[in-house]
Order: sequence, then C-alpha cells, then structure tokens
Amino acid sequence: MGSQSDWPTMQSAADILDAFGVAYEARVVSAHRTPERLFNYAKTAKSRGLKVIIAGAGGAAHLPGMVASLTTLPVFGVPVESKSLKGLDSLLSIVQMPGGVPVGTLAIGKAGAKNAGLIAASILALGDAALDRRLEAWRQAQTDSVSEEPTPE
Ligand code: RP5
Repeated sequence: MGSQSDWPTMQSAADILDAFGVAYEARVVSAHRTPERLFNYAKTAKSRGLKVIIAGAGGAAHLPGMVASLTTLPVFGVPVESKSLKGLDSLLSIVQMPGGVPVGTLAIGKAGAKNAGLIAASILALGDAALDRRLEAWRQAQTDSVSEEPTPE
C-alpha cells in the first residue's frame, strides 16, 4: 500500500488471506515518497517467490500501475477512498491503464480490498487443491447465510 493510512482499508485483503491460510506480506511502498523502495520491491517480487501483488493506493494512485510496469506478476489495484473525492480519483487513476500494462482494478475501499484478497486466493487455488476446497466451502457458506425473506428490523 502507498501509505500507513491505507492499512485500515487494505486490512480487509489481509483478513481474507488469513482466513484462507494464504501466506502474504504487507508493506508500505509509496510510488512518490519511496520510489526506490517501489522499484526494488516490484523488481524482486517474482524472484522472492511472490505470486500475486495487491496494490492499494489513494488519490493520485499511481502505485498499482508503477508496480505492474516493473513485473509480469498479476497486479490488482485497490482504490482507497480519498478524503476530497471519495476515491473516485483513486479509481480513475488505477483503472485507466494504457493497453499493454495490465492492472486488475477492484471496487473503491474495503469491498475492493476484500475482493482483491479473494481473487488472489482464487489464482493461487489454481495450483492448490486444498485451497480451492476452502474457497468453495467459503462461497457455499456465504450462499447459505442469505435468507430468502428479510428479518424484521
Ligand atoms: C497515497 O496518498 C496513499 O496511497 C494514500 O492513500 C494517500 C494519502 O497518503 P497519506 O498522506 O495519508 O500518507 O499515496
């Protein structure tokens, strides 16, 4: 993520990965405040064994695109909700990548972070049958939790 202030949002991705027992690292890597850290992180990600990168950032959110420019690992961008523009700036910054450098863009905020965790788990489950079974069970539990009728409030 681009800043410590993104962590309350990105924690939703970490929670999902914890729930599925997927190993991950959470790091603050700012495209504009720590550009050399960004370069080193993205350039060494594959050789260090990472399989998927989730990059969350807000405002002028160039982190996911910059990471994607430096690695061929799958990169998912989470637009963090900004104070001034409610994350619309973050979303447009992340989603409008020119053809050739892909960033899979999720929804603004915690829902996007949660889904980024799920999509990363889905990718890893392609080569991990036990993880795939946990994902199937999680989806079934979610389906089962939805009652057909609303409960009185
Ligand atoms: C972006 O600027 C970060 O991703 C964060 O969402 C936003 C604000 O950062 P702080 O000023 O809170 O560090 O780079």
